Amino acid sequence: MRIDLISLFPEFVAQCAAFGVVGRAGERGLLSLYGFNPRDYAEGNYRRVDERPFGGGPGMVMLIDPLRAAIAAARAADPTPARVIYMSPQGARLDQAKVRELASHERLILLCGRYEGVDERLIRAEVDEEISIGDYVLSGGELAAAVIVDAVARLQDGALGDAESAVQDSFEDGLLDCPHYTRPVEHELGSVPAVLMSGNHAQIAQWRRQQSLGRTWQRRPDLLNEAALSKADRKLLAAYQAEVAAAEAAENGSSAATEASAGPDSGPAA
Ligand code: 9WO
Repeated sequence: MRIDLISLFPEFVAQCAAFGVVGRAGERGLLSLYGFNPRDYAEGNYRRVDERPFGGGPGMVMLIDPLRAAIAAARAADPTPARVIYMSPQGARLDQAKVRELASHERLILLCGRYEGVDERLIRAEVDEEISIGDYVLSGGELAAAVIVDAVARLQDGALGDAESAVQDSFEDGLLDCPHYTRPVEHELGSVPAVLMSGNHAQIAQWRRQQSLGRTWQRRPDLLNEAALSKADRKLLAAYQAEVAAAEAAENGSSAATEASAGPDSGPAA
């Protein structure tokens, strides 16, 4: 996959992609990043890329022509057709389903704005899609572009080792991840749930599924409405919910918190 960055600070995104799984994807040739700086395509001694907004108001707007020339240069650098994406808070919210869709493209051009934004005519003429990574304003689109580069890079075939398989990821089935533990078994901060030490792989898988369901129910009930739950899932979740309700009742009834808690250390049995 090829990703072109249209940015006044293209090295910024490249640096974000230099490490770990994403860096390795680059080394393995699974992902190539190229930067095109609109300043290099700006005219005049000052190489202006921004101007004051018509209609007044604070801040500056990015000029059409340097951006258009940078996008044209990116397109011309490779015959592969590219989807042009503008990183903006006005875009559709990024989620893992969208990441999977983007990762399936052979080529993306990510347009990163600065200042108060980009002339609307450039967006209308050149941009296929606007994407937001969340409801907050950054100082530019670069961090959002880095998020997309990271999320799609790790989905490229061969980017993850077997141990990191994306199939097991949080969100790949629309649920939050289960809790994780490593050594030591006994620690000042608590012990590892016994089921994980049992060697019973079916039971471990069931416990993890139940934790995923329970945590999604507690933290992100909006996701639970979208997830396709099997009959077995519903039973696991009902048991988790019953355990939470019992723990709450015990807490309300007696001041001593001796009853089982719903925390990850003593999660409900199946
Ligand atoms: C700046 C600003 C200043 C005063 C009032 C309103 C304002 N809006 C903005 C603004 O949106 N600036 C953007 C900065 C212009 C486009 C690039 N910038 C950006 C992209 N900030 N945040 C993003 C972004 C992109 C994707 N997902 C979340 C945020």
